[in-house]
Amino acid sequence: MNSQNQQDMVMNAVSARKQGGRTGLGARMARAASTFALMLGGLVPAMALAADLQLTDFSDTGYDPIAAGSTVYYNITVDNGDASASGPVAALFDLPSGTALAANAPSYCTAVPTLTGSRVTCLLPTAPAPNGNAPVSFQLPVQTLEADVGLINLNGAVGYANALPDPEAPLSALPANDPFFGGEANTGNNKSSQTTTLTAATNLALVKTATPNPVTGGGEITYTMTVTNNGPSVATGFTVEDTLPSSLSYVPGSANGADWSFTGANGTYTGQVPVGGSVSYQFRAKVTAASGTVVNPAEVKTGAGQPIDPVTDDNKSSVSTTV
Ligand SMILES: [Ca+2]
Ligand SMILES: [Ca+2]
Ligand SMILES: [Ca+2]
Repeated sequence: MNSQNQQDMVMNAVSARKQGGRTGLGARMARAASTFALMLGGLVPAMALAADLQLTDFSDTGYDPIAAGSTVYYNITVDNGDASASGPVAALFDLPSGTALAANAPSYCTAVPTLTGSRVTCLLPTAPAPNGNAPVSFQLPVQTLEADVGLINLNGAVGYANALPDPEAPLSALPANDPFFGGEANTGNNKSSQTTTLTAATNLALVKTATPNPVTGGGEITYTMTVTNNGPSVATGFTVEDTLPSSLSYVPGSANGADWSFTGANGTYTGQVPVGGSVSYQFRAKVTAASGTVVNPAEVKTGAGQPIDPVTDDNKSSVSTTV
C-alpha cells in the first residue's frame, strides 16, 4: 500500500468517524425524515440512515467442550444492518489469560498482552455492506495451551477502526457512548461473548537420547526415554512405544525405571506425573549391524481412558547412532 492510499484510508476513516459521531441525533432525524418521506409517498427524498454494525456470530460450534491445550476456532460474522456505509471496521476480542491468538489467525488480526490476557484487534479488509447485504465472516483460532481445565470466556466487540479503545479497557465494560461504537443508536448488538469448556488433557512430550555415539558393531547402545507432562492435568497410564529396527536387538531385562512396567523396550508409566514433571526409563540394545547408521524412533501415547494429548507433534523422538 502506498502512502497516498494510506492517507486516503485515514481520510475515509476520519470522514466515517465524523458521520458516526452525529448519528445519535442524526440517525433519529434521518429516520424521522425517512418516515416522513414514506408518508408523503416518496415526494421528499429520504436522507441517509446510519450504519448499524453488529457481531451476528461469535460461536464455538464443534469446539465446545474440547481438551485443554487444543486450538478453538471461533466463528465470527460482522454485519451492518442499516443503510449507511460504516467506513473501516474493527472486530476486537478479549482473550483470557492462558490463551493466545494462534499463529494461523487471519493476517489482519493482531494481539497485544493485557493485564487479564490479551486484546486481539482484527482490522477487517472490507467493511460489511449496508442493509446486511455482505456480512464479513472469518475464523478466530485461539490456543488454550496454558489454560486450566474449566471454563474460558471470550468477549468481542465490533466498531470503528479509527476509534480503537484502550486495550486495558475490558470490552465487556465498554459503555454505549464509547467512541469505538461511533454514536450508533443500537450498540447492544455490537458486543457478544462466548464460553468454552476445557476438559482434562495431558500434553506429553518425549525426548529420547542414546549413548555412546559412535558405537562399535556388536556393542550396546543405552537409550533413555524422558516424558514431560506439559499439562494441564496430571498424567498416568501412558506408554512409550519403541519398536527396534532390525539392526538392534533388545537386551532382555535391561529396561529399568521407577514406576514403569515393561514389554521389551516399551514402557508404561504407572505412577502420577504432575504438570511440569518429567519421568524417564532406560534400556539397552545390542547393535547387530557391522557398520552404517542405526535410526531408532519412539513415540509416547496416552493410555485408554486417560485424558487425550491435544498436541501430538512433540510426542515422537528419534535418535541416530553411527556404527
Ligand atoms: Ca450496532
Ligand atoms: Ca460455547
Ligand atoms: Ca504432546
